[in-house]
Amino acid sequence: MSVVGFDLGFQNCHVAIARAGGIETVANEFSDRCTPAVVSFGTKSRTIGIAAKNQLVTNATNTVSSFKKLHGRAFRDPFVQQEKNNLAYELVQTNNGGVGLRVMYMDEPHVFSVEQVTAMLLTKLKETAESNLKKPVTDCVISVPSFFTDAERRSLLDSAQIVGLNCLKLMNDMTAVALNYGIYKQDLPDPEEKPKIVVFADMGHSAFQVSACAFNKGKLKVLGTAFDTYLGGRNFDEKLVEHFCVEFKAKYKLDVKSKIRALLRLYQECEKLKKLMSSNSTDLPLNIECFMNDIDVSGRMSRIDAPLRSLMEQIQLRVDDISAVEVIGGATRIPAVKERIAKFFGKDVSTTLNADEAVARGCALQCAILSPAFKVREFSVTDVVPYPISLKWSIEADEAEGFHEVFNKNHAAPFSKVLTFYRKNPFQLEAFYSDPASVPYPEATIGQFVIQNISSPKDGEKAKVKVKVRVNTHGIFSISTASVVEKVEAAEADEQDMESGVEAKNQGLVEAMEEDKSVQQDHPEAGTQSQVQTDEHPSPPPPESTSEEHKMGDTEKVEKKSDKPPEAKKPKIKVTNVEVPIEANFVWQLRKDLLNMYIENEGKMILQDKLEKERNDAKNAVEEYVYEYRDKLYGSHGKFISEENLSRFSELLTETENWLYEDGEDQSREVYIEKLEELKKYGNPVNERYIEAEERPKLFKHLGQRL
Ligand code: ATP
Ligand code: K
Ligand code: MG
Repeated sequence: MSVVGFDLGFQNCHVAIARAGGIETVANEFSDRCTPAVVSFGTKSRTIGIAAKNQLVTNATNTVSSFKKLHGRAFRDPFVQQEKNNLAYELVQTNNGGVGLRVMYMDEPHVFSVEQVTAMLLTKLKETAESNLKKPVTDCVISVPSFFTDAERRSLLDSAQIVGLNCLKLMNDMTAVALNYGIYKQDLPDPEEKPKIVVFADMGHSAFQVSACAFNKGKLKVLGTAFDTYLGGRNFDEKLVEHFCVEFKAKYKLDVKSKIRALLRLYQECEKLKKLMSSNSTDLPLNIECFMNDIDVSGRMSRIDAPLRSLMEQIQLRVDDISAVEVIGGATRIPAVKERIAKFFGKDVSTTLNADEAVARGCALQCAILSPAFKVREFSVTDVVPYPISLKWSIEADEAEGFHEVFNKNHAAPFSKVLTFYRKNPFQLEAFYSDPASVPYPEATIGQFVIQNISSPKDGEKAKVKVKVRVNTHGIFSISTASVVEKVEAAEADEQDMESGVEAKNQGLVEAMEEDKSVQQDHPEAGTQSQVQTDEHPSPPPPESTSEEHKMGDTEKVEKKSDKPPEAKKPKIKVTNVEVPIEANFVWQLRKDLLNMYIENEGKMILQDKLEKERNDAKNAVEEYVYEYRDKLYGSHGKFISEENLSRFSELLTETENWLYEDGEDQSREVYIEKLEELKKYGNPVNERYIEAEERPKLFKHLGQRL
């Protein structure tokens, strides 16, 4: 199995792999470890990454970037509508109401869903990993912003599925960074000691994320997260662009915004300028110096404080309790950003982690931890639920309306809980974000779940139904199982009493699982009560899930618990759990048939890219041969060819060169291969004679030595 971590950035992606020597970030085909999140569509093939970025201006309408935050959203979503105005390519509504990117590809208009486009990017990243590992890649861990909602996460998982990646975990950016920070630290406090608290801050191109983590030997626990989903490097670019648009209009009567190419160029130049400014360069144009003190930019800077304040409120600690503030992400290279964060905490920020690669490395580490093939130092990671999640349920005649917060903000994750209902009929549960104002997504509903096949066990009686709710390893909420508890023999009085007592208090709802030991909840063997059932993952199911749970488990605790003889105290009760089907309906979900079509189409496009590459390679081979032999004929090889052949060969070379720019410009691979063979009919004999002549003296020398 492969051990790979992908940092899927808004602007920049990185790939890290595990090898015997440890974790390393690997380079793409341009020997660059950074792959831009750009896909460009051409008349013959796609280009992805660096080659695509080079097309941003020249092939503007068919080159897509800035699409990460379109995942899991309806086209009508206000955020999508706002983004739409800033993109050079066209966004349209897909048949299922989602976001489509409309481009010309292979000389025809195409609409690709955002899942497909991210899948294309993943194809490139996967290839980068494969060419470095020299083997196929399937298992991986992919980063997501910690503020991504379920819909966005599910949509991203679909992208992974399209390219046949088995994403073992969607890992929150900040948690990946924390793992990459903590696992190498030798001086962490012992488990029973006061933890070391570190704040991580990441300003990328599109967002600002912060988190606070508690570290002890062998483990980290996320305490809280906060973010500004609209504060990143691109906001500074935008401010610069606006500034120059105004200036150009006043000075040269130029309306840059009306010319998309000019505007895109200006964006690129402004980004360069921004980087120049943060390198403390002294030869900045004067108007830029002034600009940095401009009220607009300082307005941006002041927005840094809000997430930091929110974080400190959540974790209820004083800034003095923070041991270190680690910054990563490209935009934290802006000195004013670092200064602002430092000022808030009253201490210098640290940059011990690689600002660009920390996320990918953390993901690869997590993948290595999950992989049975890799031996990694024991390190447990407990993440948090970013938004409170509640359930409400359809009511039966005699009951009050049901509503319950199942996961509060910053609840440990992954985590499972079992809820008990007493019902005569199938019923519906609806999951939703109970503090929608804190969620950067327009829809509070997560999904509806109908618990099916429920009926009265006896006249007038209610069935006891256990429903297992879970925030899984990807940070996605689901109802993983539901089952009817059937007691075959007369139940013992004590158990019945206990349950009915709780039932009265909670209006039909019993929370049967402890809340403070996520690790045990997730472990299939951990429980001793009948309520604890084996764990199941929602789709797509990571095949290694059992070992994942095991790996993440706190073995010591598990063993202790299993010491107790499970059902020994109640020998007369025979309880069986009969699983019942659940019909789930999520706010955002790609239909299976669509997903399958995407898988098939991505396969076709990969093949098309490959064929086009081979065709181009064949063409280049002809061109190179022409140049090589033109040189050789007038140099080293000249004396190994008859005069007659020399003039014929030279003529052929010139003809071929001209042909390459005319009729031969756009031919099939076979034609180029044939052309090359034609040239080789002349070239090969010359070359053979040349090599023979070169080798002869060496051979004599060699023979001479032996004689
Ligand atoms: P996100 O985390 O929002 O998904 P990302 O991971 O792609 O985005 P990064 O690669 O961390 O983002 O950062 C990219 C941003 O950092 C860009 O806005 C880029 O211009 C900016 N940046 C990179 N280097 C510098 C620098 N030296 N000075 C100023 N800004 C920089
Ligand atoms: K990145
Ligand atoms: Mg990032």
